[in-house]
Parts: sequence; C-alpha cells; structure tokens
Amino acid sequence: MSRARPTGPEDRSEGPATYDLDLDLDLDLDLDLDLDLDAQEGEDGADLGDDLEFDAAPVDSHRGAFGDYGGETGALIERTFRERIIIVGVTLGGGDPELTDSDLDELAQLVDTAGADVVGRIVQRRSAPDPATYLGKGKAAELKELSEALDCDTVVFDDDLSPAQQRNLESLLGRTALDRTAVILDIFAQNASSVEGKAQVELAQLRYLQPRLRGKGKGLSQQAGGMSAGGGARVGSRGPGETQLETDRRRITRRIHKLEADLRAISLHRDTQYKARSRSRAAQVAIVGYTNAGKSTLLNTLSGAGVLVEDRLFATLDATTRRLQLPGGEAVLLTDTVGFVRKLPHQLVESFRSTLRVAAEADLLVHVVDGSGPDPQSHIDAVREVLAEIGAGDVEELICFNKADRSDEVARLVGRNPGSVGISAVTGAGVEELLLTVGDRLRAATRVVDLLIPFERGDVLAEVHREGEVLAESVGEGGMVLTARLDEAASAKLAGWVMA
Ligand SMILES: Nc1nc2c(ncn2[C@@H]2O[C@H](COP(=O)(O)OP(=O)(O)OP(=O)(O)O)[C@@H](O)[C@H]2O)c(=O)[nH]1
Ligand SMILES: [Mg+2]
Repeated sequence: MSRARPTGPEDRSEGPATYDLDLDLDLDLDLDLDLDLDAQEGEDGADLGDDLEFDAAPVDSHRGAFGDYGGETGALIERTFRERIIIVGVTLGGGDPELTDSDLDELAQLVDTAGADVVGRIVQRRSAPDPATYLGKGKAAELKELSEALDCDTVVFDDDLSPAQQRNLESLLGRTALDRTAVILDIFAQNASSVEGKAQVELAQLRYLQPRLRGKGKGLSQQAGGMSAGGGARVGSRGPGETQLETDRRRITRRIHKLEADLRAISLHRDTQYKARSRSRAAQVAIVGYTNAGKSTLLNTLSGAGVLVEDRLFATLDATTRRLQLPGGEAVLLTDTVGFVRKLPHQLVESFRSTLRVAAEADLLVHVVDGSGPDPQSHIDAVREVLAEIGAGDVEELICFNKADRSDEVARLVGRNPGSVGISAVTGAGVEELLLTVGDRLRAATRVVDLLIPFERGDVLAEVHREGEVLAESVGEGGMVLTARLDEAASAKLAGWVMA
C-alpha cells in the first residue's frame, strides 16, 4: 500500500519535509515537582454521614494503598504489588444496563492500565444514587461480603463519589473506595513526562484531593499512616486534628496557586510560539480522538515523528507538532493531542485546557476513531462532548475511521458517514486519500481573491504574505496585484484592498 510521502517540491533541497517543532519548554520555572504533603490526612475523627451508624472499627485486613492519598505526588496507586479490585456500576433512572456493562468493561481496562487486577464486579439499578453510599444499603452490604470473599484491596465506582460517600464506603467496607476519576488521574500521573504535563496532572490531582482532605474515618487514617506507599508514618501523630487539617489545606491551596502560575507562564510562552507559527502561514490541523484510537500512530506514519505509540490508554499527554506538506503542495502543522474518554474528569479538562487550545484554534480537526472497536459512535459522542467543553465544538471536523486492516467494519462506517475517510495508520492504507481530503477541506474554508496594494503600503503587502497564501504577484497600475488564498479572518481584515 502506498504510504504518504510528506516530501514536497519546496523541501527537497532541504531534506525531509518534516521539522521537529516539539515545544521544548526550557523555561526555568522552578516547578519543584516533588510535592511533600507529608501530613495531608489530618486526623479529624470518623466524620460519617448524619444518619449512618457504621461500624468504624479499625481495619486490619486490607493491604491496599490504592487511593491512599499519599504524600507522593502521582501516587494514588500502590505499585509494589498488583492490587485486587472490585468494580462497581450503577444504572441510574431509565438508563440502559448494557451501557453500564460496557462502561465497566472500559473501567476494567483503565484499572488494568493503572496496574491493578479486577477480581469482581457488582452492578445495581437505582432511580438515584444513595446520598450516603451511592449504592443502596442492601447492595452495599453485598459489596462488603464480596470484598471479603474475594479478599479485594479496593473498590472502584464507575461514577464520581462525593467525599462523604467515599468516606462512608471506606468505613463500611474496611477498604479503599475510589472512583473512575481517581483511576484516570492515576494513569495520567504515571504517564506525565514533560514539565508541563506533570504540572497539569498534579494540579488536577490536587483539585480532586482538596475537598477530600477531611476524608478518612479514624480507623482508615491510622491504617493509611502505617501503610503509606510513599513510606514513612505520615499520619502517625495524633496532633490537634483541626489545626493539622488547616495546615494541610493551606499547603495544598498554596501549591495549587503555584502550579496555576507556572502553567500560566508556560501558556504565555506557548502563545509566543503560536504567533510565530501563525506567521508561517501553515494551516493548523489537530489530531483528536478517543484514547487508543491511533492518533500518535497516524502522526508517526505521516511524519516519522517518533511519538510514543502503545496499546495503552493515555499514552500521549503532551502535544507534538510536525510540519508536513500535503499532496497539493501546501504546508500544514499537524498536532497530536491527548486522548479523550467517557467521563473524562473535569479536573483534567480544566488543567489541560491550555494544551487543548491547539484543538480550539485549529483550522481543521482530524477526528480519529477506532473503527474496529465495539461502539465507535459512543466514542465519537464522548470526544465531541469534550471538544465542546474546551471550545472546539465549532471547528471543522474530518472523521477518520482507523484500523481498517483489523476490521471490515471500517468500510461500512465510512459508507454510513458521508465525508469521512477510512485508513489504517499502521499499514498506511487510505492515508494518501486522507491527506487529499484534508487539503480539500482546508481549501474549502478559504477563498481566493485578487488584491491591489499601493506601492507605498509595504505593511499591507507584508500582511497579505503573512496571513494568506500568495498564489501570484505582479506589478499593476499604482500598486502590486496579488492573487491570494485567505481564510475568513484574513479576508475580513484585507477586504479594503480586494479588487472589484
Ligand atoms: N491494527 C491496527 N492497530 C493500530 C492502528 N493504528 C493504531 N493501532 C494500535 O492501536 C494502539 C494505540 O495506538 P496509539 O497511536 O498509541 O493511539 P493514540 O490514539 O495515540 O492513544 P493515546 O495517546 O493513548 O490516546 C497501538 O497498539 C497501535 O499499534 C491501525 O491502523 N491498525
Ligand atoms: Mg497517543
């Protein structure tokens, strides 16, 4: 099969047509990433729900530290052994139990990616979550029995638990109770490698942690102190609880402010680079999609970018940009982005907002969908939801069904979705057509105009070159005559010079 050759005529003299535009943020930001919140679980007694009478006896059976919000940043999970985990899903209201099941399949994959084993699952149908334990009382008791029978370390709920629910469940079960958000945050923490990525993930974790600081019943706090993954007895001292809690709160708040300031600085730096790139006249194309859809594989196939590709969720956290030449000769800047998932934690969306701006500011989104998966449409919907949340809902979107080498379903999906393309990012099949379509879609979003610029207006001449693609230029009467391809914004700015 033919592979895309991103080498255009202009570039032959300069070698390969791809340029490494990796944003090396060599700012001296003093990010101080080893957060040491050594006593963040202030001892505030077993603060259980008002109407609950749980047996909050100290727990001495469970080994897990998964969810022990330990002092080490990025350490929500115990990794010295594989924790045994029970996952829990609730179908609410008139919801579809099959959907709960497929959500739980995905949660199992997330737990596995985080480095733990799913040993059981429990589902329930309820009209609304129980305010105290999310599950109903009877089902919660069943969960406790199952936890003991399977000797599990941690239970993970597919939906968000409130800090109080989490606390109540832990007291009842004698085990760590977590939610999907915590697992996703944990995976992100494991995968973060750049300064910016680490800061973004840490910020999201702290925002998650902050309302849970008061979180643990007495028994568990003592337990956690003795078993912390990060080592050391963090919660050992029985100091005046409230005071310690206040201190911890303040430290977290300070740290959050510091991270926010650092990220603002990085974002400013990015703005400068973005402006420099805009001047390069190349259209911006962002590759977006569900996690594991094949976005990085596609960027690598197109540009030899060498981006990490793994059969693993959230392998990519940092945006990587490469310049490449479309078959029509025009240059585009192609950016690989972080993958999305159903119920992506809002803390992460918030923290990654600046990275994701690349999608909001793109001229075109190539939305990669795993066409071999069980339910591509639900992935498309989830991605569009996040895109809307980050202000990219209105950007032109080109749906690209991937993994055609693995499933015939891809061809059927393309047939059912006019305007979409089918590819295999691995073999390169269909990639040529994808690039042609990208070129067409970009051209459709621009228009070609003739401009007359007076000789003395060198500034306007420069602006046309900067903002548009000049196709022809000649000397006319009283000025330069230019034929240029302009996007909407540039057309508006230069409207005064357009020839009638
Ligand atoms: N069979 C097949 N596998 C593919 C194809 N494209 C990607 N994959 C595989 O799918 C897995 C995920 O690929 P990535 O490129 O890392 O996916 P991604 O969308 O960047 O994922 P995240 O960065 O985790 O969001 C890897 O195991 C790839 O080898 C394809 O066209 N065919
Ligand atoms: Mg990737």
